[in-house]
Amino acid sequence: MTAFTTIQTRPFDGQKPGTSGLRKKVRVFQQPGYLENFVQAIFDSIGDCTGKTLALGGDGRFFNREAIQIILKMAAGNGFARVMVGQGGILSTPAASCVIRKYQTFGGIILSASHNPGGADEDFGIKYNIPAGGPAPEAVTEAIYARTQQIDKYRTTQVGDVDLDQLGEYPLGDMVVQVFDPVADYAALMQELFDFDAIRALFAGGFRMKFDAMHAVTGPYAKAILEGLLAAPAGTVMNGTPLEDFGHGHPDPNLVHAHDLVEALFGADAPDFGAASDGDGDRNMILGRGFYVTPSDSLAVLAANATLCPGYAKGLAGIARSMPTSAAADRVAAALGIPCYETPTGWKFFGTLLDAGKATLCGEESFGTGSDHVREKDGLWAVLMWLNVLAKRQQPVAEIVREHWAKYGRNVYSRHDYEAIDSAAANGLMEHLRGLDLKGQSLGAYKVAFNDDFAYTDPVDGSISTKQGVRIVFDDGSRVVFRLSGTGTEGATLRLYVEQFQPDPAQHHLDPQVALADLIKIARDVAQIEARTGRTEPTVIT
Ligand code: G16
Repeated sequence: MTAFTTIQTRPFDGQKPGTSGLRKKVRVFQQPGYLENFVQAIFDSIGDCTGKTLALGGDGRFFNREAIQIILKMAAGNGFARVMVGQGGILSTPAASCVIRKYQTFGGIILSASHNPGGADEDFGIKYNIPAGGPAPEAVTEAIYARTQQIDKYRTTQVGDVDLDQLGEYPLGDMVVQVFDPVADYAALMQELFDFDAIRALFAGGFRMKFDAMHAVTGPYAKAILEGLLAAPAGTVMNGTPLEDFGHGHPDPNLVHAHDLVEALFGADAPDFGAASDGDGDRNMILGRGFYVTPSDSLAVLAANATLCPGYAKGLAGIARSMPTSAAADRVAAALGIPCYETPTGWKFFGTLLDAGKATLCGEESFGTGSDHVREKDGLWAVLMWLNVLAKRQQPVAEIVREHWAKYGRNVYSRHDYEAIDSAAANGLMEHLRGLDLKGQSLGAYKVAFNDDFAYTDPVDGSISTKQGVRIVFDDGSRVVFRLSGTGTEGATLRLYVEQFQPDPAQHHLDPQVALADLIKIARDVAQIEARTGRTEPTVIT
């Protein structure tokens, strides 16, 4: 029987996991008992932990190491037999999913606030992934939240800290802490999926790439895989050392925050290919020379070219995308004669489809792409899949995407974010939209086919999720979608997604902001964005 100490505690308000775990300011997490309560609520909600193995690690942000020491002692106090922790406390979200599945652990705890900034005054986060390797589904996060509201004690072990930097196995009470190489298992999996010889030959032939790790978790992974196994030139990986504050950056791989990379790819003598990943390594942005690939297009192009990659040579069972993601992938699925599933925002909704073998590739407009190789979206995986496609097709990124549009038509797409707006105003705006009945009405030159608040019934387990985003869909298939972010920590973030199908290749070169201008205006007017939020322009446009 493990020796443990019971500590009395009181519930904290607001420990409700969002789209992906609990995200709060570091100072909130530093309150005595705050992290402990949430961790105990996880352990109390997932069944008997006795004798089990847990995977543990994070994106290296401020408070990562302290949190790991706390969780290790609590795991020992709760009867775990072993915790596998990434060396230095580092473990990317997709690598955690890989390790959970490979070693059949009793799930894992990942410490990350993803793409949110890090530092003493910035964000921290924690999420539990289930034994299948994916984010906890809503039933589990609801149980964890319910437990946080009742909690009156937690269990820990009074022992010293573990050296997280030396590989090996260390006793902690009656438990074993296994400090493991966080890259090795993940790199081995990537070699099973992609043609590393072809990609090596691509680099050997002078192909030039920049990968921006944004001083976040993918640095060690990208260096080992791109510059190591694939022999890309040293310097291919930029900002490759994980830092607690991401070098004062915002580790969000988009056109605004990955500015070093964007400058390189849109500047003189640009490399052939550019990519970036986020804080915890699950997001990706793909760039060609002077060319941005939207995440929705990236999913569609990868799906259309998947059989060029050894791991997907047999073809795809199906594709899944989140509702606000463009329908570009649906067109590929239709051409391939496979189903395309439309889910609510959040990778957790793909889990059942992947487990049931209904979907092979999944993607989201929020810079997330992945497959059934793990149960999380996977930034470097997407980059390697693109490299595999580029190595086989021997064409520039822009040419591949333009040919794709010419064949399938282009789903012109843009997302406008209004960050850190007043929460009451944001909720009021959404309530206003929910109350509208626009069917049959004309808005500008567009006629509304229907408007609704997206609801989803999981085709595998029948679970129902409501209020997943307001859609206004027009007769020609164009649409505007509104939802509030579930990942922010300050006020509310309103996301506006705008999409229009353009079959005419003569129009494909147009800047989406120009092509979508009428729809954007209609969306702003119908939602009364300026009147309700005071914002005349979005904070970020992608
Ligand atoms: C998380 C989820 C994603 C989801 C995204 C949406 O991403 O893992 O599946 O698409 O949030 O964010 P929001 O609710 O802000 O639109 P991440 O990378 O932050 O874990």
